[in-house]
Amino acid sequence: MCDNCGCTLTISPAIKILDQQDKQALVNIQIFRENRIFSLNIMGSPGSGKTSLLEKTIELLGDRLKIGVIEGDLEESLDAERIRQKGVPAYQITTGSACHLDAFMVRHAMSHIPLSDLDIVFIENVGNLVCPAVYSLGVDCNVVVLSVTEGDDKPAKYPVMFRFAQVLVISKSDLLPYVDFDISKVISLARKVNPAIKVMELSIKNNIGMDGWINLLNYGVKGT
Ligand SMILES: Nc1nc2c(ncn2[C@@H]2O[C@H](COP(=O)(O)OP(=O)(O)OP(=O)(O)O)[C@@H](O)[C@H]2O)c(=O)[nH]1
Ligand SMILES: [Mg+2]
Repeated sequence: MCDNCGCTLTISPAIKILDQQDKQALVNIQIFRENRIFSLNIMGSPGSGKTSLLEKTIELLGDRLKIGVIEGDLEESLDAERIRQKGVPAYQITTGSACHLDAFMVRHAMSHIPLSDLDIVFIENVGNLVCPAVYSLGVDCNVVVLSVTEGDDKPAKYPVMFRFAQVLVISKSDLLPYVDFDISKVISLARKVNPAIKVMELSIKNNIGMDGWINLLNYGVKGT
């Protein structure tokens, strides 16, 4: 756990820091709105398939919508390079020891992508099922990506994330025949902590379920 997280701070300083973070998050959402951008914060464990989902989204939507990406990782710029190879502007935030992005980091990154030219901005958070859910970034939609290889008990064990997210993407559904993962159990556990959470099941590899995801993005873009 990093030393920037609420979990290692006493309650009062944590509240103070989150207060500043929340104010910055409000500024961020205002800037996104002024630029008529639909913004999403993509969270999930390391390797759950976040960058793969963005790559596939660019393939499917890149000729119709102008997409920008902010990538968050502890080290390296591998994910931003993957996105740039798809012809989309991407800015990499390297957090060092911090296991999440925060609103100030995102604000800084926003000045490195051409906001006035974009319809949609994805922020891929640091791979982590805990800390990112404590920090509002100032986006329209918080998404958690849970792959079927991670186990179907995760919404019960990590409820903060599933409460924070508006959308749950169950990824790598092509691997369902090989793992013990009960989709209806996951949905029911997720809805127990967040009755309104929208769930979609997809596979990047087999191109299954992408229609629902693309519809959600188109709907979000139209609403901005
Ligand atoms: N079988 C299968 N593998 C997938 C699918 N989506 C992603 N993967 C694989 O999962 C691995 C991790 O994918 P990434 O997209 O890099 O995962 P990530 O969440 O961005 O990882 P971090 O940025 O390190 O947290 C890669 O080997 C992908 O090829 C899928 O739909 N099916
Ligand atoms: Mg990634």
